[in-house]
Amino acid sequence: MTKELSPADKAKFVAAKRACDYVQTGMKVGLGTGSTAAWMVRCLGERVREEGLKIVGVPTSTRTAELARQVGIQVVSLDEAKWLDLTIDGADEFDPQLALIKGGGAALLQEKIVATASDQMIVIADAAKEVATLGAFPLPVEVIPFGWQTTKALIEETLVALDVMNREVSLRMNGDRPLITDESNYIVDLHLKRIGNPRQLALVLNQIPGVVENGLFIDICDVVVIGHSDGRVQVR
Ligand code: ABF
Repeated sequence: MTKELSPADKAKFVAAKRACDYVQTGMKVGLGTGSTAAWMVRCLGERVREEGLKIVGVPTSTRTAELARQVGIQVVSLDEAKWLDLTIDGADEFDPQLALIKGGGAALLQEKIVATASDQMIVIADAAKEVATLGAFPLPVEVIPFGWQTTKALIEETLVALDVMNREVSLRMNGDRPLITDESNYIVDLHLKRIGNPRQLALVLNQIPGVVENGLFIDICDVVVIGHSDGRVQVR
């Protein structure tokens, strides 16, 4: 599974593989989205096939659900699972307080719901995702399509009110059309460069009519497993 991995993929793979050590038979596991999480799903699938690991997986996107089924993981809905022992997912950025930016893969809504419905959330990330302050990665915000331009304008007004310096907000496109999430919503990306108060911004954004959820994960991540391209793994 891992022959000839690029350095970037090696970092993601070693983090994903180490995080799978937290998974035990009988667990209900939230399965994240993105390329790092995909390595985790493949590693768990190998354990299911080769060790007889008995778990159920709750995916955070249709693409993760497809991959999980392909590798032999029993997939159930969050409503069937009700509560999870553990969620393992990627991130776009993490800071020293384990606050995250997620949603580069446009799956933030299901990811946040699943992670919140878990006893523990483990983030798997290559070392490049570590930042001193969140914000270099554009912050994804999921909005309903109805009146999305008004919602975008309200977000921009909110950023002015919060004295945020950089206030560019863009609609995420898929080719020449807006990207549509699994929940049939849009994503707008906030190009803030630096987020001084993630907790405050996360709370304020979700008060705006039309905003469904934002990609700031505050007090949700319990552990970060950091992979390096030389194969080293750190656990924070
Ligand atoms: C997903 O993992 C997204 O929330 C996040 O954007 C993405 C990171 O992707 P990758 O692992 O491919 O860098 O959870």
